[in-house]
Amino acid sequence: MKILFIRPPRSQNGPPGQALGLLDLGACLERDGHHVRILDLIQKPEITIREFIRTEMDGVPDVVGFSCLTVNAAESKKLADEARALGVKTIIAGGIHYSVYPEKALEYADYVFLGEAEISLANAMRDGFPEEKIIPSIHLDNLDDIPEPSDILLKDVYEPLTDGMAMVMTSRGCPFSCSFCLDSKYRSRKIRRYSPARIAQKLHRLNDLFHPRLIFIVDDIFTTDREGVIKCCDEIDRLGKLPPMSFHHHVKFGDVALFKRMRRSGFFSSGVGMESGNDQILKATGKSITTDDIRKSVRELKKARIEVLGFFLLGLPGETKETLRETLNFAKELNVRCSFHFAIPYPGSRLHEQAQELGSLTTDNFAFYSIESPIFIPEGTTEEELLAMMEEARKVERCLRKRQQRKIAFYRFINPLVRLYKKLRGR
Ligand code: B12
Ligand code: SF4
Repeated sequence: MKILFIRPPRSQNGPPGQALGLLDLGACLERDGHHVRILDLIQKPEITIREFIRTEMDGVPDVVGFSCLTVNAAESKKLADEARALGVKTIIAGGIHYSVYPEKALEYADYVFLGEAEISLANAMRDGFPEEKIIPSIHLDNLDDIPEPSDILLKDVYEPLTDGMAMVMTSRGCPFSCSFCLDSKYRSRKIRRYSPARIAQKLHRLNDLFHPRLIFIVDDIFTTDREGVIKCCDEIDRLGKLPPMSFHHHVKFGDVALFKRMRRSGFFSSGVGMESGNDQILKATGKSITTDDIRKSVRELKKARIEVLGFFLLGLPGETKETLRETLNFAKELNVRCSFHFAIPYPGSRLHEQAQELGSLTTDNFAFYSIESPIFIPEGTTEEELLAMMEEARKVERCLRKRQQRKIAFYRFINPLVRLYKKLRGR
């Protein structure tokens, strides 16, 4: 069968990233002999479905599938009408937003798939779609069961690379349950990984095909399995040099020795969810970290020369003008690059369930649910206060970024001199 997956566009700007879920689904269907293509309208908003089918597909697809987060769900109904008008018989939908609101998808789709859908979709395509319109998820236990996608599918997703960055996911699942993140009802808490050899092969294949400037490992937390990470570094080294790599880190994991090992294999930067500089607010998120845990982990990452990008959320429940200021001061104290965003009550998160009780909402239009706008206003503060604090936070961001740039420039200048000095002394 011919299947076209579509990632609908979003109305607000922001980094598009790559449609990794669709790539995994597509690879599983290709293995079963289906002809699959992906039209990513976030990356390529100028292309129409008609145009893509005409130029890239051999006839009208039998099935069109929409993949939606909360921010881009609104567009899919119109696109589904367009696909039906072209003669598409079956429309399906999936993705995080529809795992929370499956009935919304059924306003235009014939079937909606909940959660991870590699197995459930492959079953439906092989055995026929079931009577039931809402199709439950079946979790994969072993990610190595996902086959490698064809070059053409990889090109649909990765070409052209925005800012030269290629995203890769090497594991699924997170053991924590932060109030602002997707609830474990909608995603697995059990962590499943690709084998180290497979991860290294995946990274090298991407490097050979697309020559990225940077590879971003987007796992919820890359560092949970110390031994696994070391094996992964060994495999990466065995296959040869890769571009610099960045990863998501949780401050309860890792140590200097591990970070140094990672640094040697090209992991140069880590994104760390720090969220707040106030311990009560941190505790209420359920992230199971304190400001001291953050301080310790940042010290260790710095010792290993891994750059840190701290992510903070402004406007979490319990926030006041004082706690907001504590967060800005904490970021300055850590002296690492930082990025501040508003805490958004995304459907599927505990914060979404509690939002009305713990504060108020500025809009219920999901298209605006972007971390760049204050949507949730906690009881102890106001929208004006949040916006003013964000303006200050942007200044802190800029100042910390400049400091880091100066530091990097200094080391770039000094390191060759130190190496030369050591070499001369050694002689
Ligand atoms: C990497 C990442 C990013 C990257 C890349 C985004 C991307 N790939 O689209 C960047 C940094 C750019 C990013 C940005 C944003 N992100 Co983000 N991101 C993630 C992260 C960590 C991984 C996404 C991923 O690749 N998952 C792996 C794949 C395998 O899973 P999947 O995509 O869900 O696909 C599976 C199923 O959903 C299903 N499926 C998916 N589509 C379809 C379609 C059909 C037809 C079927 C049958 C099944 C199906 O099958 C797939 C395979 O099992 C997730 C958290 C997470 N662990 O998922 C957050 C997450 C998706 N992001 C989130 C958010 C909010 C955003 C932003 C809106 C933030 C902002 N700027 O305001 C933007 C939106 C960007 C956009 N795409 O428009 C939320 C979404 C919540 C929601 N209710 O929508 C998440 C869940 C994090 C959270 N807070 O809980 N993000
Ligand atoms: S924010 Fe990070 S640590 Fe918390 S539940 Fe989400 S992925 Fe896990």
